[in-house]
This record gives sequence, structure tokens and C-alpha cells, in this order.
Amino acid sequence: MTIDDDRKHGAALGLMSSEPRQGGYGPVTTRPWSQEDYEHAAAGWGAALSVGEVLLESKRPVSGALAMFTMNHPIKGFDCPGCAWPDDQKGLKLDICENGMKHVTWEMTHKRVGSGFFSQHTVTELSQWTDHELENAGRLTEPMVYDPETDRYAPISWDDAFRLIGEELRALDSPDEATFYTSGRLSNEASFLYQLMIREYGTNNMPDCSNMCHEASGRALTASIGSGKGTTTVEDWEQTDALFLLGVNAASNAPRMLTALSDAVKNGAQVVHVNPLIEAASRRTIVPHDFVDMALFKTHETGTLDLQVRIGGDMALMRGIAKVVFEAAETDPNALDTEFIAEHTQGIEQYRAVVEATPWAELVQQSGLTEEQIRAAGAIYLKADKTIISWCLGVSQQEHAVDMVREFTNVLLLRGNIGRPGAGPAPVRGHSNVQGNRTCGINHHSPAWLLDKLDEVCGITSPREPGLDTVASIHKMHEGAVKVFVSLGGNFVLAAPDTTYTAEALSQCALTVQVSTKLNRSHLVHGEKALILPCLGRTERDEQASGLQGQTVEDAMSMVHLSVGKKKPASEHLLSEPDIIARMARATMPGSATPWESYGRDYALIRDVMAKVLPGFEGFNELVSHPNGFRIPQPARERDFRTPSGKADFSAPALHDVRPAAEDMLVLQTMRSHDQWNTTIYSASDRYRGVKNLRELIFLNEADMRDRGIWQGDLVDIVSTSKDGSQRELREYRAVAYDTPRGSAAGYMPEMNVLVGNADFSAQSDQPLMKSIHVRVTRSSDRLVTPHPRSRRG
Ligand SMILES: Nc1nc2c(c(=O)[nH]1)N[C@H]1C(S)=C(S)[C@@H](COP(=O)(O)OP(=O)(O)OC[C@H]3O[C@@H](n4cnc5c(=O)[nH]c(N)nc54)[C@H](O)[C@@H]3O)O[C@H]1N2
Ligand SMILES: Nc1nc2c(c(=O)[nH]1)N[C@H]1C(S)=C(S)[C@@H](COP(=O)(O)OP(=O)(O)OC[C@H]3O[C@@H](n4cnc5c(=O)[nH]c(N)nc54)[C@H](O)[C@@H]3O)O[C@H]1N2
Ligand SMILES: [Mo]
Repeated sequence: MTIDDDRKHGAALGLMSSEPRQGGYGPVTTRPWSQEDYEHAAAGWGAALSVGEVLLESKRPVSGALAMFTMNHPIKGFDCPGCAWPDDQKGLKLDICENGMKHVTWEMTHKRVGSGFFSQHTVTELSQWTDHELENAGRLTEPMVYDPETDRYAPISWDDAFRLIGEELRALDSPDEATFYTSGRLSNEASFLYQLMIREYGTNNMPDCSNMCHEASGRALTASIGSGKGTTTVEDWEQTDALFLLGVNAASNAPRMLTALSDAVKNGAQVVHVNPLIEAASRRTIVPHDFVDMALFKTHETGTLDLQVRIGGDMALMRGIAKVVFEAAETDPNALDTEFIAEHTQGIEQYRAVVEATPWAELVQQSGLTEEQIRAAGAIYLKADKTIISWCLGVSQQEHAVDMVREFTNVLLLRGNIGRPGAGPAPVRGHSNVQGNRTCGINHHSPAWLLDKLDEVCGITSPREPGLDTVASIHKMHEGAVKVFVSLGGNFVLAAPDTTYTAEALSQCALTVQVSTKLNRSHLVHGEKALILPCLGRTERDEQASGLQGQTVEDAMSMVHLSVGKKKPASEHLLSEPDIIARMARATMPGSATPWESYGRDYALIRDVMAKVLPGFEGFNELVSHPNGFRIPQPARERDFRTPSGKADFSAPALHDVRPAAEDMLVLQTMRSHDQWNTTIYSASDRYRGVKNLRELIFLNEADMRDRGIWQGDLVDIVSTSKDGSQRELREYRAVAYDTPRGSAAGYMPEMNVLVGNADFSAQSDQPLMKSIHVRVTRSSDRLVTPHPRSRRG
């Protein structure tokens, strides 16, 4: 397919507009766009105003505001679905934030999408709506099935829907011809039930959003310290002396972290922000839940040093810090924690050798920083008694992310910064329960001990062959080898890379099933047969035969607690996710000995089984009655390193070249705006980056613009070159000058997923390379003079 065919095809699916849109996949806007530096503190009144707009749009002003007061409140409320940052453990404050409020309000809208809505609109027509318009149509209220005769979704009874799924799944030649996606907001109970169903059915095909998010972090931590999670708690953040934050936009994506950052600075800690962009969290904040501070406009510092690395430059920075430590160790006996290293680690000599062999010039070139900057970071690390290193997608979505995260642990190990108060690695997880999904068995490559235990307790025979992850599922659907796609939440077609290719893959399926709360693009890009199954949201009351149900979630710091919805459900026809899974399982496996019906009625029974299968869940039903929940033991936190050697392992790879693939290329990272939740886009503005009314943009270094004859606001074409040589293109995006290192550009997901080729995933983690797309950027007007050469794909 040529680039132009790709565009036309994408436009027909509604995936990319044939005309430039200012708002991208968000709301259409024709208001003038602008970009100027944002001078105010993060959170505060700008945040409050922004929440007000979403409340208004959702038509939920009063009850919307009231719901906030039970959110994140121990026992009485529901867990905020906004992010995975832990709740305030003291249970005293109402720990709420702007983006959490928007997220909840969006779910609680008064608007409804029922059979009446679907009878009025064909799928072809809906395909031309923006993604914002689709979600903004309201909550889904009844199960629907696609009718090819009319090109519309028509009502179907729940029983018939499950019968259809059962028939299709049983008709496959092999269970491996089906794949089962999860987006990380599914509860622990639902996750456990889902993986049990999938494994009893006979496959490990469990692509999940972790495959695009923190797969690399899990793999790296498992290899280095024997368990795939962070080791710190909120109390550690309060006690630390130095906090390194790499590749996270905390003010937008984990706003409650701002409180921890301002507390850390107040306590005298150094807070180092490592990011190609200077994000809002590195400046000042008004503590999000402190209404007194808000009223007084009282701001707090949230950062002490900014290091603007080039994209992918974090590993060179960390290696530089290690070099500083090794240099200091020649004269300072306290630079290395020799006792810890001797007792608990292995491989330091190889690591020292590779660090010493890496010259400063290379560290400078690969990090995009000066030697002085790296030495300053090293000095902060040496001076601190306790250090935390924390990171998110700017690190995990890179080609060498596994090596990079292992380098973070290398640096921590040098000074014994693990398994003691105030220290340790701390990945910032994404979806509110993405970590819990993995704990509870959603994993295409679960360890053998877990499968053995599952089989023993549940009387099933789990397959042992690893299953398909996200990228592999897309390829197999595209080939026709996978024919049924089931999605528990999420918006696969927009979240995944190579949008057109992924859309083709889904369209080729015999059946696609979407369990969702709101209408989205993935309902419109469907298989030959297609179902939309509407479910309860986290804010809603879940009444089953055995009474009111709660479900648990695990936050980014391994705390598990119960979440109980309070709102009246959006429709009387909604089923809960556990119930949907249980009924789907029964319809697929009529003879199964698993008590699916009981599980769907009473989640305490699911917890009883989980208590027998999952380590740390012993006495689960009793544990969840504790007001603040309980912590899942993390062995590495106790310096119990469950690696094959029983020690924490240093890694010693050579430094990778992260510069643009050719001299006229740039590396492009795709990120979220402040006003979006993954594929849900609330507005076309990005407050903290000072952008108004524009999403179809590319942030460029000013000198890079000058080199290409590009001026502020010019329309530019962006052509990416994939690992397999194929090219993809976005046309007529606005060039916006921004403070970012030379060679490093930035723009928004999910619009830019079009540029991520299906061959572009990390060889270490299989994660799509959403933060390092190699592109050429040229003025669109130059193309109009000389037609762009057609390039072949694939
Ligand atoms: N409001 C809101 N909250 C969310 C989400 C949301 O969409 N909206 N999404 C949730 C999910 S699923 C996730 S995974 C998290 C995502 O949270 P983030 O990781 O903050 O997500 P991104 O918006 O992708 O931002 C990536 C950050 O990494 C930086 N970066 C890019 N490349 C590099 C690099 O090479 N090195 C370094 N050091 N930095 C780099 C970017 O400039 C940006 O600041 O947030 C969760 N919380
Ligand atoms: N280019 C680029 N692409 C990316 C990323 C990036 O940084 N850059 N980030 C990646 C990351 S980290 C992630 S996590 C993925 C996100 O990928 P997904 O998790 O697949 O996407 P979301 O946008 O979070 O899904 C939104 C949909 O979830 C449904 N939903 C909301 N609440 C519920 C609920 O309670 N139950 C159910 N069943 N459904 C619900 C609604 O129908 C809504 O439309 O995107 C990835 N894609
Ligand atoms: Mo994520």
C-alpha cells in the first residue's frame, strides 16, 4: 500500500481526516489556536475551571461534584479510575485531583446511547464522527449486535449475545485462534476470572495494555531484583533525600504525585526531573486537594533540578551517575555500599568495567546533556543517603527500555538503595489497576509456578505455551490466524500502533466483542460479527443476588483495597464485568466444572479461590475489610531477591545509540495532552504546555525548524521510516517551537499512532516504540511544489 492509499483507507475508517483538523481526534474546533508559555503553578484554579467545563459538558454539575467526596475514601467510596497513584494512607484527606474528577465525571454523564441512538445512525455514518463525539454521545445502555444488512447495531438479548460468543469460540479449530485484550482498569476479581476463563478455554492469548505501557519495567525488574514491581511506599517518598523522576508528566498524568513532590522538597529532598521537556511538575504546584492553599494561591516547589535529555538519553545519564560513583569510590570508602554489594548482589565487576569503558564524550553525546550536568546529578546521588528512582512511559516505551530500567537498578544497587526506608525503584503505573491485572494472572507469559497453582486449585489444565501479546495479536489477526477478538475495556484500535494496519486486522476477524462503558472507535472498526456489551462503571452500585458487591484494585505501590460503587447504574440492563465474564465462560464451556454462576453472583467466592492461588492474598476476604486494605508482600523490598542466583543482578550492556537514524531525521515521542485520558480527549487544549485549540501539531526545537526553513505555525508533513524501511505519513500538522533538545520532537497520541509501524516494537520488551519514531519533517508547501515520492510499505 502506498502512503496515499494508507491515508485514503484510514480516512474511510474515520481514523484520520482527509482535511487538517485542529482538534485531532478531540472535539472539532475552529477557534484560533495559540501557544505561549504557561506561567502559573500546576493544579490550583486553572484546574478547577477545567473540571467545571467537563462537569458542564457531561451535564453533571451538582451530583458530579458530590461524587468526588466519596471517591478514594477508604471503605465508603470507589477507587478513582484516573490513575494508579496510591491513596493517602492516613485516610484523613480527600485525595482528589483535577484529572481524576474529569475522568469520573465523564463516566457519570446523563447522556445515553441506547437502541434508539443506534437505529438512527449507520456505522458508516458514525465512522465520520470524531472520537470525542463518539464518547460524548453518552453511556452505553444495552447489548447490541452488528447487522450487516442495515449497517447498524441492533439490540440483542444478553442470552443471545453470550450464545453467539460461545458458538464462535467453540467453532474455532484451536483456542489459539482467539485473543482476549484487557485494558488495565479491570478489577482484581474480574481479572482473575477472565484469565481463568481464557486458560480453561485453552489459550494464553492475553494481550493487555501493559504490553504498550510497563512490560519493559516488569521484565527489567524481574531480571534485576527477582520481582516485577516497584519496592517503595508513599512513606518512602516522604523520607527520601533524592528523587529522580524520569519520563513522566506528573502534573497531568499522576496529579496526586504533586503532593508527594511538594512534601519531598519541603522536607529538603533534591527532586531531579529528567525529561526532554520541562513539564509542569518540575516547577511549582498548588497542592491539588488543599482547598485552603487554592484559595490563597499558595504554591509549593516541586522540583530542584531539570535535566533535558535527548529522547532515549536516560541510560547515558544513569551510566554517567554510576561513573561519578565509581570515581568517588577511589577515595571515599562510603561511595559504594560495599557490605550490601557483597552480601546481596552479583556482577558488579562486569558493570564497573563497562562503565569505566564508556568515555564521557559518549555519555554526553548519547544523553544530550553536558558533562557538568551529569556530574551535578552524580553529586546529588552521592550526597543522598536515600534515593528513589521513578519513571514512566518516557523510559518504558523506548527500544532499549529493559536495559535502561536495569541501569536504574544498577545505580540503586551501588549504594544499597533498595530494601530500606526512603529508597528504591518506583515505576509510575498507568491505568488504575494495571498492576493488579498482572498480579491476578492477566499475562501472556505467566510464570510456571502460577499456572501450576491455578491448575491445582481450580482443577483445570492451563496451556504452558506463551500466548500472544498486543503486537503479536495484531499480526495474527492481520494474517487471519486469529479470528475472534474479545476486549474487556479499552479502545484497542486507537491505542495500538499502526492504526490502519490494526484496523485492517480487526476488520478481518469473524467476531469482535467489546465490553465497554462508552462508544468508541473500536466499536466501529469491527469483525464480520460484532457485539457491544455495556457494563457497570466503577462509580456504580453493583447489586447481585448475594447483595451489594465490591471489587478490589491494586495501586502502583502494591496496596490492595476494596472499591464500592455508589451511583445508580446508567441503565437497568448493565451487567458487571465479573458477571459478563462468568456468563461468557459458561456459554463457551457448558460442561465446565468451574462454578461460574456462583462467581458471577458473589465475588467473595472468587476471592476465596484467589486466596488459594495468589501469594500474598491468603485470607483475602478478611484482608479487604481493613479500612486501608493491605499490601502485597514485595520480596525485593525485604532484600529477598528471587532471581536464579538469589542475588540482585547487575547488568552490563554496552550503551545504545539513540540518535536519529539519519542526519536529516528527528526522533519523535508521542504523549498525552493535559486534557485527555489515553484515547479519550476532553478538549483540544494542553494547559500546562500553553497550547490552546490545537492537537494536530508537532513540537520542534527552534534550530531544527530553522534548518528546515520551517516557521512557527507552518503546516508540515511528517514521514516516519519504520525498521522494515516502510514509510508512513501525517500531513499538514502545525509546527510549534518548543523548548526541547535538538533532534527530539514531540506530539500527541493517539493521532500519531499512524506513524508507528507494525514492525516498530522493542526487541527487548515487544512494546511498540511510541516514544522513538524516526521522522523527517518538511513544509507541506514544499510538497505542493514537488510531489512527495511515493514509497511502498511492508
Ligand atoms: N489524566 C491522565 N492521567 C493518566 C493517563 C491519561 O491519559 N490522562 N494515562 C494513564 C496511563 S495508561 C499511563 S501509562 C500514564 C502515562 O503517564 P506519562 O508517562 O506521564 O505519559 P505521557 O503523556 O506519554 O508522557 C510521557 C513523558 O515522558 C517524556 N519523555 C518522552 N521521551 C522521553 C525520554 O526519552 N526520556 C525522558 N526522560 N522522558 C521522555 C515526555 O516529555 C512526557 O513528559 O498515565 C496514566 N494517567
Ligand atoms: N502513540 C502512543 N500510543 C499509546 C501510548 C502512548 O504513549 N503513545 N500509550 C499506551 C498506553 S500506556 C496505554 S495504557 C494504552 C491505553 O489503551 P486502552 O486502555 O485500550 O485505552 P483507553 O483509552 O484507556 O480506553 C478507553 C475506553 O475504555 C472504556 N471504559 C472506560 N471505563 C470502563 C470500565 O469501567 N469498564 C470497561 N469495560 N470499559 C471501560 C470506554 O469505552 C473507553 O472508550 O494506549 C497505548 N497507546
Ligand atoms: Mo498505560
